[in-house]
Amino acid sequence: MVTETKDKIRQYVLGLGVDDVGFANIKDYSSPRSPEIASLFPSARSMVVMAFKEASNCESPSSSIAMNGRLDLMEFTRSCNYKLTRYIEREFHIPAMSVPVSYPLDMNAKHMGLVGEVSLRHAALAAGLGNFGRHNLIMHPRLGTRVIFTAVLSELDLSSDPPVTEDPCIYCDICVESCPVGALDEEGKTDALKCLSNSQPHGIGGSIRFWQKFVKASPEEQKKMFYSEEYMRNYQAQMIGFQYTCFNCYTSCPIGNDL
Ligand code: B12
Ligand code: SF4
Ligand code: SF4
Repeated sequence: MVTETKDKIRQYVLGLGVDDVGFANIKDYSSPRSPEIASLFPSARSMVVMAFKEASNCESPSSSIAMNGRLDLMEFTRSCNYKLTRYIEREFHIPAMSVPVSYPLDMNAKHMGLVGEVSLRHAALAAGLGNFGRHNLIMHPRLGTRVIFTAVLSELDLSSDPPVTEDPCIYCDICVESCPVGALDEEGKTDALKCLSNSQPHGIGGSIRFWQKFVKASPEEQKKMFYSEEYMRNYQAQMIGFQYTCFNCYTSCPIGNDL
């Protein structure tokens, strides 16, 4: 019965064009900082985790081409999340809830948007979709690092897929050396603030810096500031949502980059 249910879901998900799919029982999901799944969905028993290979856009020297590739992917993942959630509800007559790629995030004062409601790396780990590498990202055995995850929680009582036991990382440190701000220097920890300052320069930090300068500027300088590249980039980021200008640790890893 469990195998039949998993096969049905797997077939449905792969038919949507998703690269891989895994299953995790909630009991096997453990993330040091994210909330308990029961606080999000009290009766959830398992999660279906989907793995999406990122297109080669992320290698482009143009940050807008790179980020647009991510936005294409995020739009696709939203559609797959909704379709799978409704498929489970319709097919098995039980409630299901989707977990998106990242935003919106809980911006509570404790975590300031740095902790997801569900840690999708730990979800992928529990669903047998890969293992942590030196860059603190999950490496999928076939697809490598350039993989984005989403999940659908439900009341289906499914067992977890077997974990990936081999360590795909060869500890070459290419990812560590490719980080322009040393955010990966300490093993097992990403310095989130260093990463953010480099990978999202037009996010909340950029916006705060802009307005701090603006309130101290003369009316003439303020006029110039509105026509500056800095203002326009911040404005664009705020219209579209978080935007990454760095994919280095993600693209530099030489393992498993089959297309
Ligand atoms: C907030 C966030 C960020 C923040 C904070 C990162 C952080 N410290 O967790 C910032 C802005 C810095 C960030 C950066 C990036 N992110 Co981000 N991010 C998220 C988000 C939304 C939440 C992460 C979270 O909950 N963290 C809190 C917990 C999990 O962190 P933690 O307990 O402190 O665990 C850390 C360490 O302890 C260590 N760790 C934990 N357990 C273990 C076990 C072992 C064995 C090892 C070695 C390490 C290790 O890894 C964590 C890294 O700091 C997730 C989406 C999601 N909902 O999960 C995406 C997510 C993690 N990001 C992702 C990506 C791709 C990126 C970037 C490459 C940016 C980009 N261009 O896309 C960089 C990579 C930075 C890096 N090398 O770590 C992907 C990762 C995919 C993958 N293949 O693993 C995710 C899963 C999005 C997705 N849906 O796929 N991100
Ligand atoms: S995304 Fe860029 S800044 Fe952030 S850890 Fe990776 S290489 Fe460093
Ligand atoms: S670049 Fe090298 S050290 Fe970094 S995750 Fe990939 S294999 Fe591991």
